[in-house]
Amino acid sequence: MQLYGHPFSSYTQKAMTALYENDTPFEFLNLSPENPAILAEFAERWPVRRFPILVDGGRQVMEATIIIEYLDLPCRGRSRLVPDDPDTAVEARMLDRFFDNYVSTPQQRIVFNQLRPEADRDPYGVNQARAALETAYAWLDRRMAGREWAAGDAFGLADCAAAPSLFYADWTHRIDRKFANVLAYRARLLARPSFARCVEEGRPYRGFFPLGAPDRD
Ligand SMILES: N[C@@H](CCC(=O)N[C@@H](CS)C(=O)NCC(=O)O)C(=O)O
Repeated sequence: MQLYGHPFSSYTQKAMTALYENDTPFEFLNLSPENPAILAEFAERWPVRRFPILVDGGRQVMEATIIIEYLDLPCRGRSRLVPDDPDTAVEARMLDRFFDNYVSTPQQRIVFNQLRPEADRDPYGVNQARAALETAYAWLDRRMAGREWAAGDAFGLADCAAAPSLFYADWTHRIDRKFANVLAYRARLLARPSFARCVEEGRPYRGFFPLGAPDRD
């Protein structure tokens, strides 16, 4: 299998966390400017140009969540990332959507805004995104009370989504200390070996974080 992505990209880290959880062998194709051939191949494969994508022989899988679902098909990987119990699986998919839509999306909005020329920036949109993150943190803090992982008892799909989204959300719009359950969950995610490996692999690129990477994590 081949994964096109970038080590500093949150959605790439989401898929790679799943790959590392199961020690799944794969070739990483780094979408970095010094690899123009890989960039061209990727643009040909997926004109939308959002990454990661997974290629497995003749099969191409887009969207980090669906990559994880694909990796979790029976007979792949030792540990199931989508819970076997159908009810818990619904819970995991719901939380996965929560992290993508209500944490990563406003977080990306703030970062993308920062990349625009000054005259095209959208302070109103940034304020909305910050308010959305506050709402998400508050909801998640209640959700995580007494829980170790986001859905069910084991680390899984929702946690693969949570790890990079909370990692970068805190850099973008600091998680207040009053959200102690969210902060403790973020710390647990950072300590998970699969995600810790992603953080290490992304470390050399921290200088590219448009808001300035904080000196922690
Ligand atoms: N819905 C996609 C989102 C992927 C995404 O936003 N990836 C970012 C990198 S973290 C990207 O492709 N950015 C490039 C761009 O926006 O041009 C998924 O879940 O995989």
